[in-house]
Amino acid sequence: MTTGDPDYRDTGLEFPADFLFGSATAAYQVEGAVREDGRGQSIWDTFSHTPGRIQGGDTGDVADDHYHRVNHDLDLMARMGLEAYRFSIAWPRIQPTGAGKVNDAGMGFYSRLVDGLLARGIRPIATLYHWDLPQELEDAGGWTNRDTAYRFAEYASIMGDALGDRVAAWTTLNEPWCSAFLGYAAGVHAPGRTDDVAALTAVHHLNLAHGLAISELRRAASKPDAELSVTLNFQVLRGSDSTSTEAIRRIDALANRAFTGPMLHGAYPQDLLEDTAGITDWSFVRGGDLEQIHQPLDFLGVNYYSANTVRMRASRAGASPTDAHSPWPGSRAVEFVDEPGERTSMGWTINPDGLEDLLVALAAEFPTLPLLITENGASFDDVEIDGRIHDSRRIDYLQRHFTAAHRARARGANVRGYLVWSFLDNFEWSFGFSKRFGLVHIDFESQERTVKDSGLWFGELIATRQLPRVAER
Ligand code: IFM
Repeated sequence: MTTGDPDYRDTGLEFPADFLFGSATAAYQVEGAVREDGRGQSIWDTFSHTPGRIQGGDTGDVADDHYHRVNHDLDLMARMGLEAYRFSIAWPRIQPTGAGKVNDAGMGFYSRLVDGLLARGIRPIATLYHWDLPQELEDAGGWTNRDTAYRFAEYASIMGDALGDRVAAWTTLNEPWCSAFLGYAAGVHAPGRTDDVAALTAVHHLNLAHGLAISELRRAASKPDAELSVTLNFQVLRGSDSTSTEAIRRIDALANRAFTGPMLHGAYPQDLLEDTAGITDWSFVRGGDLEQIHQPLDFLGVNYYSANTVRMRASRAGASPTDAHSPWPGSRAVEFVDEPGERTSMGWTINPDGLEDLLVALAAEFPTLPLLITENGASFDDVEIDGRIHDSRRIDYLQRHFTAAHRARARGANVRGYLVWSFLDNFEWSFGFSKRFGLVHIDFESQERTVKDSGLWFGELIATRQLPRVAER
């Protein structure tokens, strides 16, 4: 018997034996060791060392020191009962300049990581690109340069050849929206550029890189049941007035359909091309590109944290000056409305209904494509008492989002698993270490690891396959 709480705190929910429970991190956010074993420089090294870019002047130089503590971290994963671990590979550890010869020491690290996971019965899920582009490639134009897509294909082929016999699942890109629009339009992520043409060009080259990489991985990955995918961070959009339909359409085009269009339908949405016609004619899309991008996938990686309410500004011409470098080229007349209600420490509202709606909508649009939640989680200021990390708000957030996933499954969405972001507290990009998403607390001075109450809660969920209890509010 289950109860259906309007606030998504259902009790008694069970997950089937084949539902995959895991957690995720990304290379630059946890590894540290940025100058070791031949690793080249990435755009995030450059960006984080540029004064004023990162809160508190933090960098990923040391981060969680995971590079050196990997065995300890693997043991922790096993103790928590994780069934899958999604990590990303730092491209500059493999090809320090983004092209040519493989750096064996860097490859060795990921090979040992994969072996360590397999030895503990944990499925390795590898992301090829979680934003750490080799700096040399950025110096040659980064994602605005078509050649970067071909360099990425070469790197994908190298990784497929090296780890394809052991990696269970691959995702090509993590959140290409962030790479293109936060990196090249808003300038708040590396490489910190504010150029709308560059951002839209980057969208296409990231899409092309994805398609080329899928072809390479299909050829190289020798594990017969290895699954290939991409991870997208979908915007779930709500309306507030009569202008919202237009606002939702515009943001949906830039955030979601700019990627699902070419990757999963084989075409850019016409309205996206029209909304951005004042910026570019999209002539960087060449004959044959869309066929190359439109590759069959084995599942779709879904990242979800929050929903947003949008409407058109009263004066369409008048995007405020602070929005001049927003990540929405061509659609800056859309306003994101501040909704009242509970928020995480990122300032993001808590909307488990958005996850249910998203999963059901994706299942309707792509009925044959399984879904994997590749990231969901929350940043809160943890409370430490007597050495225990009491993070009841994170447990509550997760309880409600697992409920949402369960409800989506009950409505027919083929949601195959759920990876909590993040396994460890880590370097949260422009927020540095000020935001904590981990199931495991990191003392950034001593590097001591402490499993939080949420980590214990998650372990119980995995062991029993049943949502443990409604968290205390
Ligand atoms: O930390 C990030 C991650 O790198 C990408 N997805 C969102 C997370 C939280 O902001």
